[in-house]
Amino acid sequence: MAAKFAQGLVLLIVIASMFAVGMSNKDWYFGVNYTDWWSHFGHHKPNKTRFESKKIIVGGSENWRFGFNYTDWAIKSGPFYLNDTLVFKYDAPNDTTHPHSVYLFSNFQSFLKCDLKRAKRVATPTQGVGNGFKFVLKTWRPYYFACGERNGSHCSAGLMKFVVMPMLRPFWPWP
Ligand SMILES: *[C@@H]1O[C@H](CO)[C@@H](O)[C@H](O)[C@H]1NC(C)=O
Ligand SMILES: *[C@@H]1O[C@H](CO)[C@@H](O)[C@H](O)[C@H]1NC(C)=O
Ligand SMILES: *[C@@H]1O[C@H](CO)[C@@H](O)[C@H](O)[C@H]1NC(C)=O
Ligand SMILES: *[C@@H]1O[C@H](CO)[C@@H](O)[C@H](O)[C@H]1NC(C)=O
Ligand SMILES: *[C@@H]1O[C@H](CO)[C@@H](O)[C@H](O)[C@H]1NC(C)=O
Ligand SMILES: *[C@@H]1O[C@H](CO)[C@@H](O)[C@H](O)[C@H]1NC(C)=O
Ligand SMILES: [Cu+2]
Repeated sequence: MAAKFAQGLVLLIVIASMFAVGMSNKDWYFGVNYTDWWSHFGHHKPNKTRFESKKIIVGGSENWRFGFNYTDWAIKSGPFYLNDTLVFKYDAPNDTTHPHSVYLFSNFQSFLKCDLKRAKRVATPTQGVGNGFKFVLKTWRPYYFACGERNGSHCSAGLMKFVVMPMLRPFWPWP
């Protein structure tokens, strides 16, 4: 009971102090400077580099390889935005290196099971050489990526799979 009362009192003080700030300066309401915020839509030029699409190398310096945790990588590298480009880099297969490729699953179930029968190949084992295979996140939908080599074992045992849900950019680019 006393704790509830104390909580309520703290809340009241916080609200009151917000009003006090609001009264003392017309630009400030509840901690947001709307005068400043609106200037984004006025003559002030916003920093354009914030809106530009990014190129992201899948796996970073690890590139696209067997045994690297891409689910973990995707969580730590996100969020990804619409029109961002994912770059898959992998060596061409030879006698000593394993081939890799890039597949897109049609749904989450097949992604979970690494069911390649329900996947579409978007890059062959030789498309990852040089500057890598580029994939633009064009639409607002989840993308289920995987390596399709060795009958799904690169996808399951090799951890070569991840999901990306591109987001809308938080601010509209102003000319
Ligand atoms: C709010 O932003 C405007 C425009 O940038 C600025 O002139 C004003 O001083 C700001 N107010 C406060 C309280 O920082
Ligand atoms: C724009 O933002 C980027 C990254 O946030 C920063 O490196 C750059 O210096 C900024 N440019 C200007 C003109 O403010
Ligand atoms: C890969 O990373 C994810 C997310 O951090 C984690 O949940 C999962 O257990 C990891 N897988 C392996 C095989 O380490
Ligand atoms: C993505 O790029 C295309 C073509 O450059 C453009 O028409 C579209 O508006 C862009 N979408 C977003 C969300 O930036
Ligand atoms: C296979 O490719 C790797 C990576 O490109 C290279 O280091 C290796 O020398 C190649 N091996 C042969 C036998 O060509
Ligand atoms: C590929 O994997 C599927 C399911 O895991 C299995 O039924 C099939 O026999 C495998 N094919 C080959 C050629 O190993
Ligand atoms: Cu692979």
